[in-house]
Amino acid sequence: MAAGRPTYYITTAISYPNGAPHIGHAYEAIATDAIARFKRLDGHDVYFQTGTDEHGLKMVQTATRAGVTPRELADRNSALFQAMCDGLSVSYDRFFRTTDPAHYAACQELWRRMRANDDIYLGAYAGWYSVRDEAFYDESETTLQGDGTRLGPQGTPVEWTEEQTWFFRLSKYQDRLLKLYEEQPDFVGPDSRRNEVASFVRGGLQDLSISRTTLDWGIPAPDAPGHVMYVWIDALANYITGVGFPDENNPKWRYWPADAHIIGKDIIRFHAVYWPAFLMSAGVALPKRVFGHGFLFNKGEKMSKSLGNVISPADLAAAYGVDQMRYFLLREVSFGQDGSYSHEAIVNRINADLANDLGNLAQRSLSMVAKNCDGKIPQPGGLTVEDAAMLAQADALGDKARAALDHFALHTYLAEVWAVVAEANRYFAAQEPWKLRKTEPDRMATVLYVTAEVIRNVAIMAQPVTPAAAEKLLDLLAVDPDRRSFAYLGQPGRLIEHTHLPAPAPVFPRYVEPETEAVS
Ligand code: ME8
Repeated sequence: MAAGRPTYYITTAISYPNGAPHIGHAYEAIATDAIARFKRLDGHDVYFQTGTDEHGLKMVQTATRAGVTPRELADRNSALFQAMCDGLSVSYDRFFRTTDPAHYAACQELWRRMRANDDIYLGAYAGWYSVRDEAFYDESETTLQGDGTRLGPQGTPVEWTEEQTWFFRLSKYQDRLLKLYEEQPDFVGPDSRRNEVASFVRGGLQDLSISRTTLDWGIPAPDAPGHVMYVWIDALANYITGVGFPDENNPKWRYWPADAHIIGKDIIRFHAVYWPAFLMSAGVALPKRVFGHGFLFNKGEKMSKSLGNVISPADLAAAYGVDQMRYFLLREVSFGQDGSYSHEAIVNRINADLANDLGNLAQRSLSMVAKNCDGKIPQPGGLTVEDAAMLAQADALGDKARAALDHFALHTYLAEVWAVVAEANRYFAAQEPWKLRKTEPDRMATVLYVTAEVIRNVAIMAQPVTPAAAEKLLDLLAVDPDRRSFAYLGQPGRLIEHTHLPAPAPVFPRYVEPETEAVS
């Protein structure tokens, strides 16, 4: 707790900087950012960490092919990931790089603690390894192809590896892990992922090879000359190093245990099986939740360089706008499921939900205020049943959105907000304030007040997803920057009549096809 506020520590996975970031990376960063912003606005002391995972064989192989050192490759691409976050309004508190020297010491301490607990021993590894996944697989998880090659469960090639390596006694943790999933059913989400993880663990756990001697691009294992740590030990440990591990007096240590690790479905096993086992072994508290989101596809196809459909997040943002792209991804895809994007779908969301439903309503109602109410927040009179019902719906948004966010249903939270926008449009159309100007000016003032008040609530709730546009909307309503958190939803933050408003300006422009071919 800081100043009485509950802490909330949230992380993305840390990406391999073996190439430039793609839209899947952007999706994870945006979704996690929306949750972080939501929690900040909801009164939490939030710490949000993202970053890059820079060691391992995959980095070495890519660097060799590119004729650079792994460090050069990491430096070059890590900067692109950070720039992607900055360009997409991702409000991280720390951008973590696993090549940070402090991380070496922290990982070595984690290793020592696991070894002190008798969980690390020297042995010989012989088995299948996927460099692309940086993962060891049991032969039963691999499939032999017609051409004699073998693929792992994620469809990536595996190769036979034999080495003397250090092992972690993962098998020892089978029962404790199963107990964890049972006692804390929301430790792994969504439910389908929990079932998948639990059945994997129930099937029996093999001890895990956790060092390599065939590469030196990694963190040296303590008291084990010639061995560097398996990249996943070092990668997962970023979550604790980032908040000060092993220094429990570090002021940031108050954020541990993490409230949520947001990751993709392909790396659930590492986060929901290996990571809690390492922490149990080292005597460190476990994160509260691991949530595996789905994969994003371009028109339903997997993105790949050979298909030529890899679109950079920067291109997408440049074509449609940052807030628009954020809204689209979080509204269109059920968080936890796979999703698809296409030019048509993005344009449809931008023009229907943003430009038409919210943008037009704000523009029309605020223009009427500017013209007919002297550019000031109008004074409402007595409320009709319709007015009260409209306000009640807007006032209920906070609780509905919180309920959705509790299980990371970002799409449901947005659907709730936009249901109120739709209702506000119906209300505005039914009340016909433009007809009341001459006949019943007081009634017009009330309708415009109610509409403006609904827009204020909607704009507050939209801040996590469309931060720049929501800020503009709140500026247009002259809402004090200190009164934009969820504490001011509903009654506590009601617009104050006679407040002078700036001249109305459009917030969400319509998407118009450019002359040249659009990104699709
Ligand atoms: O897995 N759609 O890094 P990474 C949605 N370094 N999400 C996607 C995606 C797609 N098409 N492709 C990838 C790693 N992701 C490790 C993580 S964490 C301690 C170490 C997600 O660069 C993926 O699921 O391959 C993961 O959560 C993140 O992007 C980084 O993937």
